Amino acid sequence: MKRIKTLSEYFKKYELSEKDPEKFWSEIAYSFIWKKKWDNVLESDFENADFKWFKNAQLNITENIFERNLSERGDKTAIIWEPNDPKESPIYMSYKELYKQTCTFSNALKSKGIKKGDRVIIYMPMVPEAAIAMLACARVGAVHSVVFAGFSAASLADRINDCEAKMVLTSDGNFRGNKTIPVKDVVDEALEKCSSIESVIVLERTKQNINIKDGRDFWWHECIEDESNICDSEVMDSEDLLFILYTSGSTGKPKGVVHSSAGYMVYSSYTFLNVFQYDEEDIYWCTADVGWITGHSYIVYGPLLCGATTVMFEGVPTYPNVSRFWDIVDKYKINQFYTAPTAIRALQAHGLEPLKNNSLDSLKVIGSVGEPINEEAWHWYHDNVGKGKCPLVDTWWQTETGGIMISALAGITPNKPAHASLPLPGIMPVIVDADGNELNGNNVQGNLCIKSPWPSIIRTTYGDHERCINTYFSNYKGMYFTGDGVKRDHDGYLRILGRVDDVINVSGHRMGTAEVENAINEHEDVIESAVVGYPHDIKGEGIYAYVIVGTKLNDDKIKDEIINVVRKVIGPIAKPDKIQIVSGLPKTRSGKIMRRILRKVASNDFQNLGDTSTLLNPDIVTEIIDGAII
Ligand code: 7RM
Repeated sequence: MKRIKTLSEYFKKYELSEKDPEKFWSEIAYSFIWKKKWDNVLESDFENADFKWFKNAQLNITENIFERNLSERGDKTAIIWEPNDPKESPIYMSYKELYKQTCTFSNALKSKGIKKGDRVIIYMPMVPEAAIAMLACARVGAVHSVVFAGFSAASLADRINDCEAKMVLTSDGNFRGNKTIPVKDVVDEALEKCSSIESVIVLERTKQNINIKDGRDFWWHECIEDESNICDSEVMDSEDLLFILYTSGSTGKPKGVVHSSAGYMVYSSYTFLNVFQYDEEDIYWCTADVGWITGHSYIVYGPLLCGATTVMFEGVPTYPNVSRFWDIVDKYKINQFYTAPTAIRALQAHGLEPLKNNSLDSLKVIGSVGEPINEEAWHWYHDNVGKGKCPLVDTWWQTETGGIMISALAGITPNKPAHASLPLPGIMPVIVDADGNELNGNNVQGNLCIKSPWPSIIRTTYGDHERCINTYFSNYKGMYFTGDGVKRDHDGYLRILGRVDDVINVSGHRMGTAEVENAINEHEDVIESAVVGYPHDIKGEGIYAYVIVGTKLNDDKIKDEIINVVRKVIGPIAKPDKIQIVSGLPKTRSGKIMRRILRKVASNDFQNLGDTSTLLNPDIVTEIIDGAII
């Protein structure tokens, strides 16, 4: 695959992708190994959310990571693993070694009865085995669903049940900073509510005490003991499922976003190479967790498909101290560094002291993902981490898009603070108003839609295709609706403004307000609740909950209990930052909560509450303002 090297080349490719997308994408696809070539590059039907890329071709994505790279890069380091504790030894794993371990574990999966199409849950720490687990699933044609290991037993059980998974891959425990998390205990608790799981494979990591259920639970190291390190890859159709990844939306439980084999392979690798401008000898580090889409596309698949060296970090930015990220950058001479605004803002709060013993000279490109990056954080990152000399790529994309959609190409597209900037070749963003009219030209603002399909567009929401159509393809006819607001400035550069629906983004993690409300409502004393986001200096958005309770408990006690319920139902990442106990919620005559008012109050914006005359209970507004938590 050739990468774009100049701005004029970018514009040329963009034009080609607009005029003749099939030619554009097939030229890229030719650089992969196909067991059988496609009949058709694209068949697309927006109305039914039916997209077929590289129709009837056959492939295996792991063949394109291994067999395709091994002759040239067999001894090249594929993964550098940096443990939570900097005193523990890192691991440098070559492509050859990763290949052998993947094949060995693929055989272990098969021995436990895993076949093409079976769903396998991965609930693991950030260790090389997590990547091996994903790749082994892909090698044997099983569909992986990685669940972030910070989710609660109840959330894990929901995901297992939704996709009727047959197996869980996990560890005894996780090291995170100075904490040890009892992951296997969480799995045990989840499995009390799941009937589809036949076996659990447990990686030994922390060596803490765990229960092993005979006949169900097996140790990873024992499973691979007698397996061969040769395993032919399963033949996959282009549209066969590669993975399911659950993500939150504005209604109901998280949806299982489905990505398929060929399109995802082409798009994740193409965008990796072009956005980060990866060079053969570079060391690349993305700080995400493999439990999120960023970890899938830009720690594992994108980089490994391109034969890159990708760093995997087990720990947290603040352990053993707040210089950890910068120590790692210097230790491995990282060339491309990709992280989230929330991490930047958290580190920014510690000032420049933690950076003073680090040179950061190796950095060529710095990147941002997950939420809008405010100008202050942008400049801090650009000036103090990038030393003013590294292009900063602000990459906008979603779980549903599979790969980066709007971003500068590092060193090619001129940088503009807080602007994701321009769409990648093949991506046709449009700005629409509430009525679905396209807003053309510059200096316009509205909802962000994409009007033609790209190879890694969401294929379905697992088990419920109607939900996929309704969520993404029915608001605006013939387009994919992103849920984000966007502005095209006077230069034609795009600035993402954040969600326009009831999704909040807390530290780069997507959360449905309804999902948090449902969790709060599980407390037996809670009568009703309403959750909104509010601006938070570090997290981007914080969670503000208004709760009506029928209890004799004092406020502090009930608030603690509510927080604990949310921890149990979703996980610590969904804990409300502020809880206000109220006697009622502002409702319209039709019974709808007027969230606009709640959002304003949560943001300390008590003026301009707008028209409250249609409220059933206008007096409640005064009570809510008086009790607001500032
Ligand atoms: C990759 C990822 C998706 C939502 C998306 C946006 C927000 C992500 C940016 C951004 C502004 C960015 N997937 N978002 N990247 N907003 N600028 N560069 O985060 O599915 O977890 O979240 O995140 O609101 O819709 S995600």
